Amino acid sequence: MDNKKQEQLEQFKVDDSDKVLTTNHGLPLSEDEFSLKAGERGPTLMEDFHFREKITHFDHERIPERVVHARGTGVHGEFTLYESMANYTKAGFLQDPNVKTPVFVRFSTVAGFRGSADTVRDVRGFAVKFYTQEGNYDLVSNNMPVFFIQDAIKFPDFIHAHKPEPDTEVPQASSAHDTFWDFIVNNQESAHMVMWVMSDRALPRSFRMMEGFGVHTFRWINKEGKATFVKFHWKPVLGVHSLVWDETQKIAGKDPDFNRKDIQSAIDCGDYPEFELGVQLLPEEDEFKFDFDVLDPTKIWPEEDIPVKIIGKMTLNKNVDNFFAEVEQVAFHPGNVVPGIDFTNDPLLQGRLFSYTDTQLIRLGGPNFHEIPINRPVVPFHNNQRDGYHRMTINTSKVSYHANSMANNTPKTIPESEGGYAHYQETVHGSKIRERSDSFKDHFSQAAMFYNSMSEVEKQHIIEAFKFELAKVKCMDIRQQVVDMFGSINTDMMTQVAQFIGVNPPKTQQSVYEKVSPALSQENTVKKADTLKIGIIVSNGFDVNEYENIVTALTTAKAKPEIIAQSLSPVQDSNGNNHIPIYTLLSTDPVLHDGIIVLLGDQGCDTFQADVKRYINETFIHYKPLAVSNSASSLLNPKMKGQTGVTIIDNTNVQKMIDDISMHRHWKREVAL
Ligand code: HDE
Repeated sequence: MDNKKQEQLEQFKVDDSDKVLTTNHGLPLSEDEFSLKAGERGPTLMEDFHFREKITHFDHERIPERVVHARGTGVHGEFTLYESMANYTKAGFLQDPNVKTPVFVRFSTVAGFRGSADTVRDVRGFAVKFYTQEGNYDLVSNNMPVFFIQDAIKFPDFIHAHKPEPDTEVPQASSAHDTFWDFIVNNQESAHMVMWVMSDRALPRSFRMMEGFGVHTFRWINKEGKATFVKFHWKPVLGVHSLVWDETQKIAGKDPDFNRKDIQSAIDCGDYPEFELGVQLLPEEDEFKFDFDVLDPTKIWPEEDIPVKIIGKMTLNKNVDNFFAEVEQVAFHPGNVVPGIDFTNDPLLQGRLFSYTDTQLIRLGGPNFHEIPINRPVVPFHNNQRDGYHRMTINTSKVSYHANSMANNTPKTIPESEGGYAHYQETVHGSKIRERSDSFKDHFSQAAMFYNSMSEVEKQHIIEAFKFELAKVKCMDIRQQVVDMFGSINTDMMTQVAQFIGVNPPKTQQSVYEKVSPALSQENTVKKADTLKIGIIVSNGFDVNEYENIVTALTTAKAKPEIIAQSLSPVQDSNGNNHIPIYTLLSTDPVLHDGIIVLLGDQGCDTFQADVKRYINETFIHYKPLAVSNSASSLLNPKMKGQTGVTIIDNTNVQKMIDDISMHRHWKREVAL
């Protein structure tokens, strides 16, 4: 194994199968079904240490969930560099393309509780821990490049407003309620981020198909001490793809673990998710050349102005062995940096540097969480910190202080030139004030740019999202304030929303910011059929030649054909051979597939036909590719024929069907069913 983190984790793994049952103290047990009682029908005895140990451990099994990002899943992988970044940073893991750095990544939603559904409208967390030879480096990112607030002191307020309301504890994992929108209208710096959250970016098809952004401006420092501002991007090799809102709500009921299962099963099948690491680099001397403040976390650096340089690739190739030990106990912290990476004065980043360790002290029960296997660096650590709950290391030296002569003043610091971390010596001066720079006060221009950059369909989705969210807000005054606030970003957008939610059109003037950043639109993303789940509905007697052609074409395009039938009993093809279905029409659902193909032999009973029609209709209304054999074409609604992404299969058009699948969605369907 050439993965240092996996080697380290191996030492902690325990396989309990085929072993004798013991207490936690190693005592073999003869009985685990009955507690020790005084007589067959008598009371349980205090001396039953096994009973007490077992129940006590169970009683203490739960730890607090994360106060935000509680719902998530994690996977292992590795990162390799394409070219040395030595010109910009001395970070060890960014020097040599031959070095593989182990990583652990946790993807999450933000607002929902630990057991909430995966597909809610929300930001997604994308936290990466690099286990480097200089210690752990955490790039704790989101799938959106900006944030709701500009100063960490407002984070508790924002999260209180976003989470379920305190009197009723509803709604779960949703921003469609009064307190969220009340916060937004009273904190207008949130405008840009809200545009992202109302967009399709908040509904990722898969954790494998979303971008990641470090959000803040960080600093890279090279060996000569020269600093460069840097923003981090993760670009998914499969492109950026989303579900549609109606689908996400249905999936939340049909399969609340949808995104979690998606990445776990991709890794199980060897379809390792890949993300390229990109950086936007800005020389410090260019800090003031833009019409926004480069340290403002509610602003992006448009990719067309400051290109994203792709510098390496992360491959996620291993699922966890134990969810609690690895995913629940992993502790990220934006302050885990390595030499060559430093912070800037972004006040949101500065606040985060305090919060993460603090929250882990309560969540993981004390100061020694760095000793939990998933959090340990792959390099040794030595210092004079001692004791505390759950200390595992046995430090053998008499000396636990600095400076000392008894241990030759070790552990010792080393100079920066030899790899010791030294903070970048930025010159700072000013009075102590609680204020915000004027350069942070333009809240609407980039929000408008985001909307300007969307395709017509993406714009429509944003409008629909506002309608949905605000129709759930009970207070009319807040609805009106939202319409007025976002009317300043785009009057037309909010006029449509206002009419729908029964308030007046926006009072305010539309912003005149006309800039467009094409990189923001998902229409311009990579589109391919790789790993898309295509359900093939079959019944007895289906045409085996047609089926084989289609399956070959799908697998060549790296899509995943999955047979669906009325039951799990074998289905006979036209040659009399048996095929074992993976799903029944009941055990899966059209919203759980990226496209549906119907190849019928036997036309089946009325219920079967009604079910197949439901699959066809749902696939159609969600703009997904749909193909039917001639034998099944009578189940197609006549309005669907000739619509984009709909194929009636014959010998000549299997490739067209594959091209349709590669497109993911066919927005140009103009008919409503
Ligand atoms: Fe976090 N955030 N955050 N956050 N955040 C946490 O730390 C916080 C912010 C992000 O999978 C907490 O260990 C403050 C931005 C991710 O374990 C907590 C502020 C970005 C995760 C915390 C922010 C993030 C967290 C809760 C405002 C994108 C999940 C549990 C200044 C760049 C990490 C924990 C995981 C988690 C604080 C804003 C990303 C409370 C105070 C901006 C991906 O410490």
